[in-house]
Amino acid sequence: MVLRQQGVALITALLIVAIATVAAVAMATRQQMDIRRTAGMLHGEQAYAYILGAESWAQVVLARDKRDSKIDTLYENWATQPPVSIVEGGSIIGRIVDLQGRFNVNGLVDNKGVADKDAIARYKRLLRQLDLDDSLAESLADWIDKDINVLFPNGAEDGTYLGVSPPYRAANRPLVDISELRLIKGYEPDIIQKLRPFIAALPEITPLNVNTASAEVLMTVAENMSVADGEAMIAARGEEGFQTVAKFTGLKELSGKKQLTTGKLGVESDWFLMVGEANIGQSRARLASLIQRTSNATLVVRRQREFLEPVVAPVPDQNE
Ligand SMILES: [Ca+2]
Ligand SMILES: [Ca+2]
Repeated sequence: MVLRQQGVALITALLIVAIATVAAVAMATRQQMDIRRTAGMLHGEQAYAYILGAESWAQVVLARDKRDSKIDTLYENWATQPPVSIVEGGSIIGRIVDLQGRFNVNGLVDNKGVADKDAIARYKRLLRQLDLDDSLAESLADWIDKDINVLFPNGAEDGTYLGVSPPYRAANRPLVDISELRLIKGYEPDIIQKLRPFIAALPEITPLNVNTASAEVLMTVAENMSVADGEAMIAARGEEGFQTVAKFTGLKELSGKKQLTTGKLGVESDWFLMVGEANIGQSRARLASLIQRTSNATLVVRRQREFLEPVVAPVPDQNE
């Protein structure tokens, strides 16, 4: 009897030891996971803090540029791609992109929300230059214009979008971001990728900065121009840039051509994008900050953690 009791006591003791051991192992494992998870969270927070630092850097650089120069060209400090910065525990990379050197798709309508024929014609020239179907201009203008009448011949309003599954309606207001193009008739992902370097969706209608625009965008400002004309205009602007719009419109490539009203052209920029990425430990933070520069402030208008713009400037193709 005594032996049996001793046996039970032993088994109970073993059980307790076993439970304690298993629990200890489990707790240790969880603790290790907690440590790892906490480290991940800390690194994530740290990475985001670094990227906010990059945003402040962009604001300072842009404010300084505004103080030091009247025009904006691609040869100024803000336009230079900074190298990767090594920081404690990782690295950070980012750059400033001038969005006013791109075709602002929200300018496809005027301030009253009515489709702008001249702007649509310009956008069609860009589409054709990129070997894209120029009917993409009508579906986008319809998406933005405030009316619900389909533009001839290839526009799209509610009728098109209510017929898809799940159905939705045309926005009938400016795009908030170019990723919204995915909702619009004809804008397949590969088409958006092709257009992305040449377009922007800004919160206001803006003049095109002829000092930062690419050849593909410059050639859209008048009829019957080739990308070679665009390149000739870029050669004429040189590193110095055009000091005035008149210097640009006086170029021989534009003589005798129906031109844009000078109000739609400019030699400086107010809208920029800071894109950056910080990698700390196993964590990564990405940020795109839309920055508006006014005469007395440099404001962050919007922040996005998901965006299409590459954080490193693409290397120009030397063979072109
Ligand atoms: Ca400048
Ligand atoms: Ca509409």
